[in-house]
Amino acid sequence: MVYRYPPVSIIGAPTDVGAGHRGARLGPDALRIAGLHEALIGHGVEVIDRGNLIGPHNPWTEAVDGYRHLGEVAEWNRIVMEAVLAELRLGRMPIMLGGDHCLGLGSITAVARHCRETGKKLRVLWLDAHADFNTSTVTPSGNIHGMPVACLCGLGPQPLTHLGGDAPAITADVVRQIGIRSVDAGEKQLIKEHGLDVYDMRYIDEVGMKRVMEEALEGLDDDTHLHVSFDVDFLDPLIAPGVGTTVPGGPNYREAQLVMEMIADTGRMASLDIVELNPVLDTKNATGLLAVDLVESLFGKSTLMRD
Ligand code: 5AB
Ligand code: MN
Ligand code: MN
Ligand code: MN
Repeated sequence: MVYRYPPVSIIGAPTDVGAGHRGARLGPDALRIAGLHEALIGHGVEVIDRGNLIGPHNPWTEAVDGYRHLGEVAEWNRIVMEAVLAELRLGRMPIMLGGDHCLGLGSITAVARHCRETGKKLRVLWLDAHADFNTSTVTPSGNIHGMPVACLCGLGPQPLTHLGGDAPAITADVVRQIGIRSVDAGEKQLIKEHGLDVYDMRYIDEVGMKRVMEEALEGLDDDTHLHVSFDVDFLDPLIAPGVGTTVPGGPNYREAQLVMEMIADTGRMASLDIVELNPVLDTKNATGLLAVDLVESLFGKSTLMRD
């Protein structure tokens, strides 16, 4: 059998320590039950499911100094970083199943480190309703799933910013955020200061998803490692109710498919996070099934028509 894609390793990270609702810890198994493994195999991908990582329990306590569960979040991210880095060093494509989006910190810290080791350029596509650029002083919730992009860019507490050794793990110029429609006031200010590239829903409405994706993917070449961080709340809640932080007015089914198809066309995706799926809030795993459907498009489901 000739494989068309790099070999994939599925890594489950069953935690919701960074979130404001409990339930994202069940995300990895809901994605498995929705048929993720089989779907990838069906698209000619060699897949190993590494199972679920083990980390601290969710203590479900109040924020301290602007952070909820900082110690647990740091520990989970350390575990995720090691696991993702190990797969990259084996030449495999890690698919990290969250879990809440605080885990993007560990995953992308590993990817950035790997890019430094191999001399690759990094591009991060952050598909989300939220910018996740809060800090302890501006956060309205203390939930660290609202902070990973800021931490990656060096804004945050030492245990999170220095996960990979040096800080910052990345600079804001490697990130393209798509689908954004909920940004907190202080967060907005920080985004401006750091020059984060945000393709918000207003811009998507105005110019259309095709142009947005052309712009977000511009400049990728053979030396680029493309990381996709897919927060399921990116999708419109009418089609994806199974998330803790729904925001109306997100991409519809066709727009979301186009995003994934255009990523697939680049052939550059080398790592992926699927995060924030909360099966407790879902309807018969519909959101899990939709996420798997979209992942199939990331692996070329719809390019058939164009071959
Ligand atoms: B997600 C909010 N900005 O910081 C905050 O789902 C929501 O990973 C964060 O994008 C949502 O609490 C975090 C209000
Ligand atoms: Mn997010
Ligand atoms: Mn979000
Ligand atoms: Mn969320």
